[in-house]
Amino acid sequence: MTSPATEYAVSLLASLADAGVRDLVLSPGSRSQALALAAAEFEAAGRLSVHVRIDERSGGFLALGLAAESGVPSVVITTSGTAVANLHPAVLEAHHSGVPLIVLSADRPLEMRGIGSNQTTVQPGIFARAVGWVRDVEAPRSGPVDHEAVRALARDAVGEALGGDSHGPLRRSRGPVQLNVAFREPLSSGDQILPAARPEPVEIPLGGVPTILEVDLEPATLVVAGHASGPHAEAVARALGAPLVAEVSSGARFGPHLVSSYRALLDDADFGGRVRRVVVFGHPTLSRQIPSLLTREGVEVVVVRAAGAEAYDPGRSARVVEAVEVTRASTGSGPSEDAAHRAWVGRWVHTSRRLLEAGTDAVQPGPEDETDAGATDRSEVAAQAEFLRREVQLLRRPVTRRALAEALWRVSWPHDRLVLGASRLIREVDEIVPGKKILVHANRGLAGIDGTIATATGIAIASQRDDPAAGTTRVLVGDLTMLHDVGSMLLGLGETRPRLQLVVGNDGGGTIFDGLEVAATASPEAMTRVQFTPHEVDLSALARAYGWQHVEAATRSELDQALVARYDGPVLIEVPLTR
Ligand SMILES: Cc1ncc(C[n+]2csc(CCOP(=O)(O)OP(=O)(O)O)c2C)c(N)n1
Ligand SMILES: [Mg+2]
Repeated sequence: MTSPATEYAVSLLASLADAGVRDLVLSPGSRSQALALAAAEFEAAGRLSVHVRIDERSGGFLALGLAAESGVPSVVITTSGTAVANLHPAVLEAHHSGVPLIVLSADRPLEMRGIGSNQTTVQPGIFARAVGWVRDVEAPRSGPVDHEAVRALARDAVGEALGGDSHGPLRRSRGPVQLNVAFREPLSSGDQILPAARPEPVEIPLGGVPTILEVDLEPATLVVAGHASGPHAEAVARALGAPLVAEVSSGARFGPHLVSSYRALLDDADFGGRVRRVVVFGHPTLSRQIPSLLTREGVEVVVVRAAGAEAYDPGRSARVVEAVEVTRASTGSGPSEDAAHRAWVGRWVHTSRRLLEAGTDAVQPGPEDETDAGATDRSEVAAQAEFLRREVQLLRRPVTRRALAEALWRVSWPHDRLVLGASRLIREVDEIVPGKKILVHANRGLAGIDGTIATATGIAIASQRDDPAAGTTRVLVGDLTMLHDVGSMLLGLGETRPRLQLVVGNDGGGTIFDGLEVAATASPEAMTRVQFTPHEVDLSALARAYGWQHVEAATRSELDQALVARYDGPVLIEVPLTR
């Protein structure tokens, strides 16, 4: 006989799949067994992709990565107790970066709560304000399941995660929701009959009422594209005739108006100093120059609401709008104004390019590689040999952070995915890479160093499943960021092993803290012990333990080779860096 728990679990997963859910991440547990076993059946039937992780923290971030890449809410199933709390970091990140996530937590029924029952705490609302929608579903009883009610519940969960307001006309931010479902014994039964699929995907109208921005020379305008702005920011910059400052994970780092070397220019009175209006997309987090510009006296700020829960408004004075539309001003749109626009943008773009070229760390002759000025009549063969000798010498040089950032950018193409961990390296990439249409992901909602491997695994799995032409996912992290999430290297038997390169810049600790102002005056020993947090972990042994390949890339040529080599499954590419 089928238990009510199993009947309900089957109905709920069928309804979630019908509402558009594709990915389901779960961790083993007793209270959640009906959901987990039903999940296995739906996977066998080809109706859901199921991913199993023993650590819920990994599972949460895996679900985050799957949803960030696919745009579809992913479901993460946990058992009761601390298991649920392990999702908190991923839920917070999803809340702040606007990634749709459905937490499906199994719980004990009401009569077993609040009396010290084993593995029982207060689960509904455990994530406080990070989840906008919580339902505590009473344990199913025997008798027929009300499938229509379950379908409505699933549609609500999906709709709310996608930012729709299932009971009103408002559009809210995307993000995590919690469906807490109680189960009474018997917690499951073996036989399951899956209902036929009745797909009814939830459609959420995107975009709000646009605010009109006029193209005009005054006020002098700059467009800022922070994390996850999307390509629209680039189109708006072009339409406005404004320079575009686009962070590396904005999705808008391309186009003729792009200003890559924006830090130096924003600091300059002749560039940043002239800006009078800023239109902000997404969530800028990577420089101090942007918040400083947005809080400057006399700068008008228009913030286009991004996916995350909070609008970015460091000066607490921005005009926050749902969307923007650009029109030409009725006056001041003649040929001379067009020329003035081109001059305004052109100065930014050209100066940025010059700065970028001057700052490059690409293989260039160093002092020891100077050619002999007298050798003008050298034969062509000798000159070629000399050239090759020099190339080889340069490629044998150790990898710098800059060279690492440049190499990753160089080898990545639109069909690949790039995931950037928090800390120094994402800033390094942001400072130096030119425009290119690459899909770059990063957990910038809260910029944690946690869960990066799991997030990248989700991105790799979703992209490679959904796009037959998808390339490699490369995730660039520091050593502490890798060690923080090392458990996510555990891919159990039967789990998907995507084309994933975990590129670790290993400098033996957190060198980002060497840049803190206090480092100039604090005791170096104390700084090392409590901030840098040194270690000598053997990363190759870890890779071996988890069944990953390991490649050490100490020189630029080794790095170039390692990044384009073909691997069978995931690989850890370790790049030694100096502190
Ligand atoms: C979960 C979490 N804990 C702590 C921090 C603070 N934090 C920011 S960067 C960093 C060190 C990162 O070191 P590593 O990954 O080796 O990068 P590096 O700066 O050395 O390149 C820490 C601990 C954080 N962002 N997130
Ligand atoms: Mg480090």
